[in-house]
Amino acid sequence: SIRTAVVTGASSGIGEATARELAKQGYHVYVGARRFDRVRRLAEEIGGTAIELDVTSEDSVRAFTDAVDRVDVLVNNAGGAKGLAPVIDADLDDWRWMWETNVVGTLRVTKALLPKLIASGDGLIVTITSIAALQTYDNGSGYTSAKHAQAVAHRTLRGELLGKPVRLTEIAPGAVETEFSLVRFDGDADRAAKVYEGIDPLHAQDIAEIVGFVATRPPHVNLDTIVVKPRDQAGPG
Ligand code: NJP
Repeated sequence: SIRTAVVTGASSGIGEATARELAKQGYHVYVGARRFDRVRRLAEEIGGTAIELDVTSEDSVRAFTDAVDRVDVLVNNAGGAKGLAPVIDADLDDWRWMWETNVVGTLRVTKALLPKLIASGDGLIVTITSIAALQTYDNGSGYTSAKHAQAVAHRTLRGELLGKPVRLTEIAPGAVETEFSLVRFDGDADRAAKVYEGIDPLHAQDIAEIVGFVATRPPHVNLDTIVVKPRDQAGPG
């Protein structure tokens, strides 16, 4: 039967590009996000299935994961940042948003789909973390802590699933030009544009192609962590 992929946060950026890439490889792709009109249009284009998804809601995640009969590839992509401030000025609502979305949200979806990924006989979980999961930076404690936690949960699962037919890959991108910075700065386009000054950022397609590469490795090959940065961006590694 046809292989099936699930992409969370497929309404823009990396998730949208990844859904297109996996569809090109022949997967039936389930695309989820809160902005349903966007995933509906995408699903029409790629011949997939759109389902409204809010990873911070237990009910929404249950309805989403119940609607998926089979899953061979799960791309945990839904996530993002809010705010950029030193700890002394940190906004606790921003912290809660980042932890609920990146950490608890990823765990909710993963947990619900694990039995189906194991049943696939060759499951793959790709989690989009960040170089913020591998380093700290000033004013970014909320995001770096959430991404570290998301990555640690993913790596822990890698150990727990040894002996089961599921592979796990973490992709840690640097700066990718998407709606990420717009969301971070509450729609302030000038502030968002400054993030990419002085670097030639990655494009969502660059990450999508890496997910595509991971998905085409044979079943005995596990790519653990892939760090991808623009050439001129400093950072770990
Ligand atoms: O950003 P953007 P990216 N429930 O804003 C969805 C990581 N990353 O593609 O719900 C369900 O274009 C949102 O959908 P909607 C980053 O942390 C990025 O860059 O309709 N979905 C949208 O589809 C994230 O994990 C950079 O608003 C939810 C998607 O998430 C991943 O890459 C650097 C949701 C975000 O798309 C994709 O982000 C880095 C919810 N509650 C890591 N909340 C970068 N761009 O520079 C949000 O290191 N979404």
